[in-house]
Amino acid sequence: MITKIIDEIIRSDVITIFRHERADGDAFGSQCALAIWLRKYYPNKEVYCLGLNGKDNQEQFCLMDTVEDNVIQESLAIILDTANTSRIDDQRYKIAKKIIKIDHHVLVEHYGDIEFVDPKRSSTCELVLTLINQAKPLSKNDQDIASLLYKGLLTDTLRFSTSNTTSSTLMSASYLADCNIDVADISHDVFKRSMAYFKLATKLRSETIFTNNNRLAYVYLQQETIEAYGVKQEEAKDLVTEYNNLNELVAWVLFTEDEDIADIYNASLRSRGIRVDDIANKFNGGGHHQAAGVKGLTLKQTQEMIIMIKKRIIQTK
Ligand SMILES: [Mn+2]
Repeated sequence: MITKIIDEIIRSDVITIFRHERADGDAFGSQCALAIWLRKYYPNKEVYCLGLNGKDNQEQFCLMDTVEDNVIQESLAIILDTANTSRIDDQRYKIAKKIIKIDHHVLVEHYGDIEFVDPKRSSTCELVLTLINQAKPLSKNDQDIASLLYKGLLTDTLRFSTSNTTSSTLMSASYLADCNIDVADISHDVFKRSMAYFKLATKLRSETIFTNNNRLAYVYLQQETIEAYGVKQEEAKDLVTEYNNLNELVAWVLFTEDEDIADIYNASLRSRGIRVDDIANKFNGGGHHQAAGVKGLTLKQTQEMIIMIKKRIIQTK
C-alpha cells in the first residue's frame, strides 16, 4: 500500500494536497508537512496545498495556494484526514488524474484510487510520518516538517491522552522529538486559550445539563453568545474539551448553533467506555468511536440524539 503510494508520488510531476474543511491541527499539520517534505526532497515536482486558509495565524502551518483547474486536472490528488467526500475542502479534487486517500477516521466512504486508511492510528500525521519514513526519512534538519507532524499528533490525541494513543503514536512522537523540535513550545501553541474563551467556558459550565447520575452532560451554545463573548468559531468548537477531565462522565455533547443557519445545531460528541460514532452515523455524522461530530441538526433531533445516548449509558451500566 505505502509502496504503491510512493511509486505514484515519484511518477507524478504535479501533486495537489487536500484535507477536510474547517481544518484542525491534524488536517493542516499533515497537509503542510507533506507539502514541505515533497518540495524539499522532490524539488522538481510542483506541489500545491488546496482549501481555505484558517482564520487565524495560518503561518504556524503554511499558506494555501491558489490553483487553476487545469493544474488539478493533470495532478495526483492526495486527500488527507477526510472520511467522506462532502467534507473535502475544494470539491475540485474530482477532476484530478488520480486520487490517493490517507486517513485515520472510521471508514465512511471509499473515494481514492489508492487508500491508506487505518482507524487504529492516532492521527493522519502519524500515517504521513510512516509514509515519509519509508520514502525519504526525516533528519535533524527537518525541524519544520517534524514540528507540523507533532502538532497533528498532539491535537488528535489531546496530548497523548485519548484511547487512540498507541505505542506507534508514542514512537512517532519520540522520533519527531529527536528532530530538534521544541516540544513545550508546540504544546503551548496547540492548546493556548484566549481570555474570551476562558470566560465563555465558565458560562457554559454553569449552563450544562447533567443527567443519568452525572454520567451524561450536554449543553447548547448559541451563535449570539459566541459573538457576544468575542470567541472565534474555531476556538468555540474546542469547548467540548472542557468536560474531558470530569470523572463522572461517560458521554458529553456540545451543541453549537450553526454559523450560517439559525436554530440548526452542530454536535460534538465525546465518550469514555462507550461508542458514540454509530449514534452520530444515524444523523449523517461520524468520526471516531469516542469522538464524533454531526452537522445540521434541528432542536428536535438534538433531543432525539440525547435520548439515544441516555439509553446507551443505561444499557452499559
Ligand atoms: Mn485527524
